[in-house]
Order: sequence, then C-alpha cells, then structure tokens
Amino acid sequence: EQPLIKLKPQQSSSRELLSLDGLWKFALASGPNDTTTPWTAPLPKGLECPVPASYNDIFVDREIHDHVGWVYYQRDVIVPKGWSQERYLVRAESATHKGRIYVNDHLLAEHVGGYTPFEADITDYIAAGEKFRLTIAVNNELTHETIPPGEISIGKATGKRVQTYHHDFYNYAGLARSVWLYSVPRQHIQDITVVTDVAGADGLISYQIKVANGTTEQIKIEVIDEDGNLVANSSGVKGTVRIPSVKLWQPGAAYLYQFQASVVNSKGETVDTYSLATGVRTVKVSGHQFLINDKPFYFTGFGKHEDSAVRGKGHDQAYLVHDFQLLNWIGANSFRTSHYPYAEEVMDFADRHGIVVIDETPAVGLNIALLGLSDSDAKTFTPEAINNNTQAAHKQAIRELISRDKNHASVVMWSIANEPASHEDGAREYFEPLAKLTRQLDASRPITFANVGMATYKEDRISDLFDVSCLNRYFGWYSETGDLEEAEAALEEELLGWEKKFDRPIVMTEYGADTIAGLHSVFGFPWSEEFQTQMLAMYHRVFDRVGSMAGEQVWAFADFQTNLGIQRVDGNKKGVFTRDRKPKAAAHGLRARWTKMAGDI
Ligand code: BDP
Repeated sequence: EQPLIKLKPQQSSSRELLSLDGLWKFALASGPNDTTTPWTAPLPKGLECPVPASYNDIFVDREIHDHVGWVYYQRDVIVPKGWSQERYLVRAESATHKGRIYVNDHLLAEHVGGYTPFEADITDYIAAGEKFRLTIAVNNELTHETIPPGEISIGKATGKRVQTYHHDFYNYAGLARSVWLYSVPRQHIQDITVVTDVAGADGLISYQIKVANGTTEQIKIEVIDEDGNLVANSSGVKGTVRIPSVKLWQPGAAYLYQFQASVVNSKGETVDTYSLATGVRTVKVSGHQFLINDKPFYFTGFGKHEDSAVRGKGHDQAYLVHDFQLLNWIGANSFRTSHYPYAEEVMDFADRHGIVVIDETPAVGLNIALLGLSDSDAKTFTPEAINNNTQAAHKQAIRELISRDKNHASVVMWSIANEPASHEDGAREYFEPLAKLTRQLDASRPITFANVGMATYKEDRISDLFDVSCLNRYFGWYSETGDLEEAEAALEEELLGWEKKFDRPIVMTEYGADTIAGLHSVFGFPWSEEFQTQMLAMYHRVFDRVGSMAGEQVWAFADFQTNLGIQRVDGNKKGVFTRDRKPKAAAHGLRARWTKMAGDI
C-alpha cells in the first residue's frame, strides 16, 4: 500500500531534484461557478506570483487579497532528458487549503489539507526531454468539512463571498512552500519509519521500509556518524540496528546519524539510496516530569506562526535562520508549530539545531462560539457545525502530520488540536477516536492538545485521553484585564487544580499580552511594553511555585497578521518580537530567565 506522504525528495546517487520555485503566472477563478478550464491553455498575460509565498499581500489588489475560491499558478517545465529510465514526480510541499496538479490538460493529483505535501507522478504523461504546462490550482475555502473549519457567507448588498473562521491568524493562501520536480528509480524507497531507543551505552534504531516495485530486491542499511564513519549496518525491510557508544540527540546539542537505506538488485547493484538524518533519543512522561533521554526537560520558548510581511505564510530561508537565531539569543529550547504543520525545512532545521518541537495539526478553531459568525452560546459539536465530516478531515490531518514528521528527533509530542471546545457536549465523542488513532499511528511519543481557558480543570471533558496538560491561559489579559494581583491568584488556583486532577506534566503553551512596541506606561497598563514584561514575570512567579510545571511557551514569538476585526490593530501584537523581529522590552526579561535556566541544568 502507498504511504500517505512519501519521503521528502532529496538528491542522492540515484535521485535527482529540481526546484520549480520562482515566478509563476497567476490568475483568479471568476467565481465558484466558474466553468472555464484555465489549465488547458496558457494563463492570460499579466500577473506573476512568487512561489513560495502566500499570494494575498503580493498584489496591490483588494479583490485578490480577499478572494474566496480557486486561483491558478502556472509555468512551463522541461523534464531533463537524462531521466528516461526514471519515474518523475511533481511535489508541492503545500497548497492552502486544497490543491490540484494539472499536467497540460490532465488533472493528475488532488489534495485537501493546507499544510502537508502532495504529488503527481507525471512519468506516463510526459517523456524525458519534453516540455509541459504545469498548472497548480489552489483553493482557500474553509467549511465545516475542512481542518481548520470555517464558513462562507454571501454579502447582502454585494453578493460577494466572505470567509469567516474561528481562529485569529489570517487565512493566507496559495503556494506558500516549495514545488519540486524530482526523479526516483522505478524500484525505490517510498517510506522509512525509524523509532530510536537507548540500551546502556548503545543506541537502537528500529526501522521499517516500504519499497515501490521491488519484491525481490535486498535492502541494505548503513548508519553513518557525523564524521563519516560507518557505525552500524543491517539488511532487510524491517529490523533494529545497534550503534555502539551512541552519541545522543539532545536538546541544545543535536547529533544526527545518516540512516542510509539502499535497494540492491540481484546483480548486487545499488538501485536507490535514501539518507535520513536520524537523532537517537528517547521521550517519556513519568509522573509530572517530561523526560528526554531520561532527563527532566523543561520547555522554554514560544508558540509561533509562519508569518512575515508581504510573503504571508511563504516559507523563507532568511526568516527560518533568523528566527532560530533569535530563539538561541533568548535562551529558548523549544516551540510549538501552532497552529498547523510547518514547512519540512523547519523540521529539518530543528533536528540539526537541537530545538525541541511540539508538532501540531491544523485543527484550530473547533470552537464555534469564538470569532466567526456565530452567536456566543452556539454549540460546537453538532451536525450543523463540527460534525462527522469535520472529524474525518481531522483524522486525515493527524495521519498526514504523523506520516510526514514521524522521523524527526526534534518532535517530542503531537498536539492534535488547539483550543477546541473541550468543555462542551460532544467533545468526548469527537476526541476519543482521534486520541486513539494518534496513539495507534505512533506509540513512541506522548500526545496532547492545547486546552482553552474556558475549559478549566473543572469543565474540561477530554484531558484524561492525553499525556500532558498543555494549557493556554490569559489571566490578566482576556480576564482580570490589567489587574495582575487578581490574575495571579486566578492563575495559581487554576494550575493547582490541574495539578491535583492529574499527576502529570503541565506545560503552559500560551500566555501573553498584546503589546504595541514603543508604547510605555508608568502604571504598566495593558498594551504597554511594561505590562507585557510584568505580566510574564507574574506568570513565572506562579510557575515556579507549582511542582508539576514542565514548561512555558509564551504567546507569541512574533506579531502576526490576523483577519479584520475590532480586537486587533494591524494584527495580533502578542509577539515578544515585532513582526519584523525586533525585541520588545519583555524579550530581555525572558532572556535573563531562560538563559539562567539553561545554565542551571
Ligand atoms: C488563543 C489562540 C491563539 C490566539 C490567542 C490570542 O490559541 O491562536 O492568537 O489566543 O488571542 O486563543 O492572542
């Protein structure tokens, strides 16, 4: 059977890789009932859109910015003539939220889910050396059948379609990640799953390999250390390799082996080779401790977004490296991929740089009363709102996240949702199968979800299905606004409530205050840099008094764009850094605390 998401393309002695990033022709569909077939001909001259980037902020055109529905990206591509013996595929790392790949007039792939890759095998349509017209259609609609969910309404006067949703970050869309043309040999490695363990001084890598079109071939495994030494080998599609005197992957001190799998034919020739960067480490929850390599780990860092000016959610190598530099500067050891899987390059980078990741699905806004169109006592888990179809999409989102990210040493926990209405009727019925599925797909990592403030320890109905209590709390901001004494008491009461209810780690996965860089107040009023500093310090005092705390991730790393609304001025300003990554005053306090904590370990 086909793996859900195939291995990230790479260049090896048997594989070629060509980037299709750059400027593509661009056009909007005229409307939901557009019956034209723009992929069957060159798109009209005029608009060009960069890939990777969200298209919304690129053009100075409100119609494009606010468009709800399909858009088309198009370019010509030539399959290298040397690829005649290979299979070749087009891979889009993401198309938000639905994508279709057309090769000339043919629809060859379709995918739902805005933050995971999909691909089209074009070998049977285009010969090596031939040129073809590649069109990728992308649709940004969110409904009750998608993750994240949303609703589309029709403007009364204009008849325009308007997208609403129950999360605050802006619904950026398009081809925000790279597109590739790559080749693999006919017999090739489709998928590798590794799970690592430690036995005394040795490291163990249990592995399983899926091969396409290869039944009689041999699989050869070689494990190579960072100095290029072969340290272990094995053979077969399934097994365990032992690395003597292993060097562990550790937070802040990454060490990666190359787990190299090869397909060898009956003549002893290597047909395909794939190299997977593999960190050997263990993850466990024990009592109220989160253990990495059997040592208690305390998460410090942020919830982040893929977000920057002009490019929206477009992946950008400069921002990637700079953001990790800032994490290092501030002493953070981790982040959460709030609220969707990030670009694969981000995960690879975290592996290489020893940053710990809580990896989240795009299931944000499963709370109908928040934002959106609904009235405040609307119910979430009903046939008209978050229903069986939403749940099916959510299951698929979990499968794809784990399929893509299961081999990353940096990923220590799956978060299957952000702030669902876990206090409402129906929450348990909705989440029980999802928690079970997550554990079936990966028994090696703890699972969690980020719990919303209104689902207090008294109200929440699903937390026992998970391993770690991840809490998002805004005492002092959304409640007890500006009153840090009241907020401190309320926060402590809540944390102690969770501690009493479950003997397990608590990680505060969100806490923070909107802060306008440059706004000051002698009283430390909300929105000022003083308030953000004082509020975070208050939370830290409380955390230090609660024995079960296993981490703190501030909301948010940087300011980010939101939908239009009366609560936000040009976006969400809870960033510790501005949108262009300048530190607000609070950054210095965090830096003092987190670098000291890192030094104390
Ligand atoms: C939480 C959400 C997060 C928001 C944040 C906020 O998890 O995505 O941006 O609140 O309101 O509800 O700033």
